Amino acid sequence: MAVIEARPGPIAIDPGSTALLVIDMQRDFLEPGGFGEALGNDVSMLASCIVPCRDLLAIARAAGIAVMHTREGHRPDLADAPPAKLDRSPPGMRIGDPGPMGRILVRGEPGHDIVPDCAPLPGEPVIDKPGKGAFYATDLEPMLRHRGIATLIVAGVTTEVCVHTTVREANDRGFRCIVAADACGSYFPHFHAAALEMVCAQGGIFGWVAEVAAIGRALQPRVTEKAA
Ligand code: TIU
Repeated sequence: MAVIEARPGPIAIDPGSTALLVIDMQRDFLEPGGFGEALGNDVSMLASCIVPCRDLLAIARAAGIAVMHTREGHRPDLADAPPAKLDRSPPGMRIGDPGPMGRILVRGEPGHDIVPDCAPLPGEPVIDKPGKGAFYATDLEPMLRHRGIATLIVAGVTTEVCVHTTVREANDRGFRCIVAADACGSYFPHFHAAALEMVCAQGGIFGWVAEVAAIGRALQPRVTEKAA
């Protein structure tokens, strides 16, 4: 077991039944010309979470923790995109419209790719999701159950949208969730802070919140043990 210093209190995890779930670290959200910018956001606000997310991936991989990634996006024919979602950005900048990184938020386009610093390694599952939550209309839950996963460390973007929705979905399904605070990012710093508070308020109503450094400190001894 490894004990992570977290809010609202320390949490003991078994790395063998823990997965790191990295949410939507895609060019469409993090780089100019994609879906995030089409919604009117300053995408530079997400840049600060890339290195912590990269570091968290390295920590999890070194500790032998299962790593999974998600991507938000739609079929090229947009048949899986609700009209209510399509209508929400201005004409010409909607899901499926052409942009500098290809068709916005469409699977297979350059903008749909995960940024190089957080790229999946061979063997790490990538879950393509049409919604904000990673459990909605995906095969994530059976993949976690088949591996005996009980605890999720969750990182990625954006804190209050896809990370939060996923944590809420996971919590209701009985998974313990640890949100890696600095490996998450939002276009709105006050939403980021409030979203993290919401997770760990009320004695940890949806889960725990920990810094990447704290997760590293908890898992590092295992890496040393393994190497010895
Ligand atoms: N707009 C926004 O903050 N987020 C999303 O649309 N998707 C994710 O959070 N991935």
